[in-house]
Amino acid sequence: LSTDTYVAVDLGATSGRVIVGRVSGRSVTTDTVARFPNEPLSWPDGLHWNLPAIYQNVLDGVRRAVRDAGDVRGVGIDSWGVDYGLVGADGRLIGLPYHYRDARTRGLADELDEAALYRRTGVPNQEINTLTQLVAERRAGALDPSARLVFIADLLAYLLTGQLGAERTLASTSQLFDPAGHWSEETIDAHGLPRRLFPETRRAGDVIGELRAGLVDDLGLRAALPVRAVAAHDTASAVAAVPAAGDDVAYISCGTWALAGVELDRPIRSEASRAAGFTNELGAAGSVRYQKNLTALWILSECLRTWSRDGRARDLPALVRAAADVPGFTGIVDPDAPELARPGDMPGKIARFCERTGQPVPATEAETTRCVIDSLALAFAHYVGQAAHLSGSRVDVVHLVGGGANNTLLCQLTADATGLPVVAGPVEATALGNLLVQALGAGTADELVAVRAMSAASSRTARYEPRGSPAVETARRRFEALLAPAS
Ligand code: LFR
Repeated sequence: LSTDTYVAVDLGATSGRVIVGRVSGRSVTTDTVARFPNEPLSWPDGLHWNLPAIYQNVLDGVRRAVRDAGDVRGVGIDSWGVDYGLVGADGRLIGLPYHYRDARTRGLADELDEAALYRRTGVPNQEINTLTQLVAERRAGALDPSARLVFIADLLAYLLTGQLGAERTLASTSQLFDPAGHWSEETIDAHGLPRRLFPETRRAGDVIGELRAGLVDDLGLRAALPVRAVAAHDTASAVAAVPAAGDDVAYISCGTWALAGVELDRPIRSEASRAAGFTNELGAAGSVRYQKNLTALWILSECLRTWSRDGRARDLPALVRAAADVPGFTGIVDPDAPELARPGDMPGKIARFCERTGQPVPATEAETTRCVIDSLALAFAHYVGQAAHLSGSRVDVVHLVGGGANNTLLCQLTADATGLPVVAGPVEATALGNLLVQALGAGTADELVAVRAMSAASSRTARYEPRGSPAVETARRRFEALLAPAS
């Protein structure tokens, strides 16, 4: 069997990495050649992404990848969703892309007609949505009418190749796209946005273009290097690499965010689905990722950031070990609470949430960590249950992929709370999905089911069996009560 080499660039909201993958017909071996932090810039006009730093780190990583790997058949780029840069009529980038946590959208999502938007796009109102951000910019008079919108992974591809486009899995995170497969022109028009803002869409597997001439030398390349469209939304890449053998599975892609749901053939745009907050985003091969987006490990990284202000760095694995030794299911929070999606004093916000809802307030760092992990496990159980119920899907096993798969306490508690076995891993599902979808497009792999099998053959997973207990049942009921609308 021949082996082909691909490079995955995976851009997450807190860090990026460049990974070399050697793909044979049956499996893939990976080698991480670069890892870099992605730190937002608090600029005078708001919170932005440091795009020049990201670009530089991507180039350095690709240079190292090409130097180590030699003959590379393609580079694929994936990123978090919703955010974008604006490219002017002259082809130049206008300003720095905003961060989805920037405050300019505060409260704005509540003003939009969610019922109509959900019918058209399958995406509920969220402050982070591309639509909310564009409405804020239009109202501020900041939207150049000749600009084109380019999502983050597509923007890096544009800087590398000069080719502009919108990959469909990313477009499906915007609340401006119909999951049937096209931009929602009614939504665009209804919000006073120019249609020309939205570039042609592209599909995972397409070749975007070759690295522009100026970079070929700079990177020391001997031959042209194609940049390939992957499922450019990081979660879509991760879901493509869920190492599941059958259909009756739910997935949880857990990193900064957690996305919990099931894959479907078609979107669900019912009122019940909207009320439960489910999004219908697209998967690598046109499937629908029917999922709930939740703030996840970011809550813990924000806690660490606050605690470390005393000058003593904290270590997450040590805190998780300490959390395993304190009593569980005391104070719990709703990870989806709006205040937990915003930066700053996270331990204080958690304490106030518990106080306000009449629960024991976590006092120590270990107790706060435990509260977050318990709450995530309960939220996962709730939304996996809802996804199955609302879509009429059967779920026998939960696959937990991404960085959260390293958190053994979270994995075990998720098994306990769902009452289902949890298969944890691969941690680098996103990069695997990126590499394997490139291989699929280039003909090294032949179908998406093969991608799943190759991911399973190439990654280490751990299985957690549920341990039934009355304490978990009570906690589940307490979690549901937290979500019930205040009367
Ligand atoms: C995960 C992710 C989520 C999206 C959030 C913001 O990294 O892409 O799917 O809801 O980031 O874009």
